[in-house]
Amino acid sequence: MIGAGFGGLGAAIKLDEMGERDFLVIEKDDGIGGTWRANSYPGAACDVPSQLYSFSFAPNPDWSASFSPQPEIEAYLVRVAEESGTLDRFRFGVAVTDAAWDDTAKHWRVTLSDDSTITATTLISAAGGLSEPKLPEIEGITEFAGTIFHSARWNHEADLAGKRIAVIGTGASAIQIVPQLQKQAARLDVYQRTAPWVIPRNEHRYTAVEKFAFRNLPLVQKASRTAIYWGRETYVPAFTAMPKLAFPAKQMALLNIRRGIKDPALRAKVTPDYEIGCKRILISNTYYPALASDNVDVVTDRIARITPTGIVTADGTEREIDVLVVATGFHTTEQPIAQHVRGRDGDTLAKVWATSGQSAYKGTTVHGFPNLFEIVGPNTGLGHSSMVFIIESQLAYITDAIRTMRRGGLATVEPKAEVQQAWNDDLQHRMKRTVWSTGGCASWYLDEHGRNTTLWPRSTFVFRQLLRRFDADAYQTTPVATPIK
Ligand code: N01
Repeated sequence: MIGAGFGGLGAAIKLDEMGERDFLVIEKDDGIGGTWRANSYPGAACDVPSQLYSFSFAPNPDWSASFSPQPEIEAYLVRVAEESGTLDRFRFGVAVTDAAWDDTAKHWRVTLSDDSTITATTLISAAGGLSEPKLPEIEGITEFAGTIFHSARWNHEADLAGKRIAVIGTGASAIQIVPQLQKQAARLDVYQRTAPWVIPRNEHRYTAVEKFAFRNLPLVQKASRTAIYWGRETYVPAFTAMPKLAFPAKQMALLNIRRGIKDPALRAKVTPDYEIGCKRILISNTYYPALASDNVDVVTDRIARITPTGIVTADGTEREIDVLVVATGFHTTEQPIAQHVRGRDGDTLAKVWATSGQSAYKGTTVHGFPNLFEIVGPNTGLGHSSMVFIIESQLAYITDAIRTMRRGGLATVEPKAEVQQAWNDDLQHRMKRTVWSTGGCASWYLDEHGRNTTLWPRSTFVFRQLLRRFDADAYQTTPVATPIK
């Protein structure tokens, strides 16, 4: 397994439960947590409710609030890992540098950053869809002489109090960071290329009574989880295909601007000019008030270049800064792990996907890459619900695949090319009608050809149903070799 976030940890636990104890989880970072370890910026918190953003098999009665802060999610994952008894099969601080399928031996040969090599009949990649920070290609960025770091690589040593700070980006990360920086910066410049839609964060801290109920009456926690799940499923997926249904959300977002910002010019600057939902809908009660503060400027002029001392915009203005926070997102449609995984013909996933765009069967398996399972693979992302639900659906599919291989004496399983093609044709057909395609925005959901290869266009319930059982008929297989007598 590659990665020790929700995906890799979940896979370890599920394999262990079914008696498949001979596995190794390789994690490049120094501990459990994946994205919830890497993203430790001030204000980091989940924008999916805590009850849903946790494993169904490991409920947590101790969440402090309806949306959990990052340190609580990281601590939750560490605790679940410790209690699972699987930690002895995790190796931290080493990265996978190459994983090549050996079609003669019918196994994966995996090379690690410490130059060691291991072999595995099955490779589960849970390297994360949002794990590799994307730096903007802005002239002069490497010349900046002050403190500079990406939101996902927060420099906790940096002294920010009383400093002149700039944040580039106004996505989900930036809108959590900006209110925190505003409190301590002498001046904060927020460089906005495209305004996000931001609705209120309907959050509350759990009371002692609620926590007592979650701890002692498991049904209460289960009911809360189910209610949140269905609340999201019945409304949000529908409006990706029928944007008019988004009218109430749009009104909520506009009201959020009016409540948070009094100045009409600033209101106009931060009001998006594309359909709500086209980019990820963000949630915050503190972002707009922070932008309206005296020490904050929202800069919408295009960035021309970065100098050793500041940022120059297209109109020639230079704003001097001490600290530059780059909140410009991640490599999403060209996942870095794809450069290291080589299939039956020796080509990397990245090369195979370079022409066709990233694609997989059921977001999990790829033709030409036997016994490879990708957790949070192509078209499994969500804008409205919990990725943990998707991950658990994939875990059910993968464990059933391994069970099927054991029972059927199969050495390899690989999705048929035509089955994978049909799956993706259907997905892309559905995509054309969604707000992600028709909403008039550019987003990280789309690849360079404008294809949405990141999101799941239907309800998560449908995804779960489709991955409930491993469908061996969709696969070409080879039997385990038997000795010649
Ligand atoms: O990254 P983003 P993120 N010059 O790609 C701007 C998840 N997440 O880290 O919109 C100037 O969304 C870019 O502008 P534009 C969540 O899935 C979850 O914020 O492309 N600006 C945009 O404003 C989320 O969607 C939580 O015009 C440039 C920003 O940088 C995903 O992570 C919390 C630029 C990038 O926004 C990524 O969010 C945080 C340039 N050259 C994140 N290049 C939860 O709460 C880019 N930008 C669960």
